[in-house]
Amino acid sequence: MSDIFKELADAVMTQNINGTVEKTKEALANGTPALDIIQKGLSEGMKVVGEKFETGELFLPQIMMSAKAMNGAMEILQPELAKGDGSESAGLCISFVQAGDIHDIGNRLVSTMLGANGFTVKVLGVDIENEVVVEEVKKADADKVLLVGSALMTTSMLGQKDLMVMIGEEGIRAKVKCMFGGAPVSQGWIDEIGADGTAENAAEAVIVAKKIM
Ligand code: HCB
Repeated sequence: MSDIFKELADAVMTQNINGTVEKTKEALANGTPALDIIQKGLSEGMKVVGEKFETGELFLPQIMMSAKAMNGAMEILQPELAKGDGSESAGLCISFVQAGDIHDIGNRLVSTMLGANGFTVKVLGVDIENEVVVEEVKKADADKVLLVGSALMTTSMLGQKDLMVMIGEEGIRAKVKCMFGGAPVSQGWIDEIGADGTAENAAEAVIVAKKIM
């Protein structure tokens, strides 16, 4: 890992809120692409935070501080990421985090990247019930809609399976493409529930979205 990416990761890992923002500004000023700052720096730090939380080396207040640090950096990076190429709309996305789940850092990042790459993105937010998603699909003024659902917990991920069932029962499967992601989501899970795709990160999400739409 290059020095600046290591420093960004360390700043998130050590819950250094001001330091994360400063390092992010420094990296941008040096011409580091915003997406690299996130994927090679900040997200790597967040991965370690998650591992340390699992092993009991870090506790919830510390994760909250790391998330605050990451969000501070994202405030600066979002406008950079959102700079699109002005091309024609690639389609409508409805983006949301599954019910019971408030982890929104990754979902916001994916939504921003899709917006920057020509998609029209309606962001529903966190803790969204499947009924709300289905209503939004029905209301949407589009022949086809891409659902961009995130779940960061094994519990909330189960809601994705219920959503696929509900979409079938409501007779709207032909209108929607379903791309789900988040740490516990695997291709095996996507195949099992009959969704259309997943992605490891925001850059891959754009590629997958364009492929399946
Ligand atoms: Co949270 N948490 N957390 N957490 N948290 C996780 C998710 C655990 C895995 C940590 C662990 O145990 N190792 C764990 C879940 C375990 C499980 O179910 N397997 C966990 C837990 C247990 C909890 C609480 C229950 C803790 C508690 O209260 N005891 C609680 C749950 C609250 C709730 O949701 N009801 C909780 C709370 C928190 C916060 C509030 C402190 C904070 C969230 C702040 C926020 O989001 N506003 C938090 C955080 C930050 C994490 C970790 C450390 C990082 C998540 C993150 O932001 N990653 C996480 C550990 C981990 O994920 N390994 C931990 C960085 C982003 C950029 O990555 O994976 O979200 P991402 O998104 C990627 C990728 O997945 C993909 O692209 C994104 C961008 O590159 N992607 C998609 C995402 N969505 C996509 C959709 C698509 O269609 C396509 C691609």
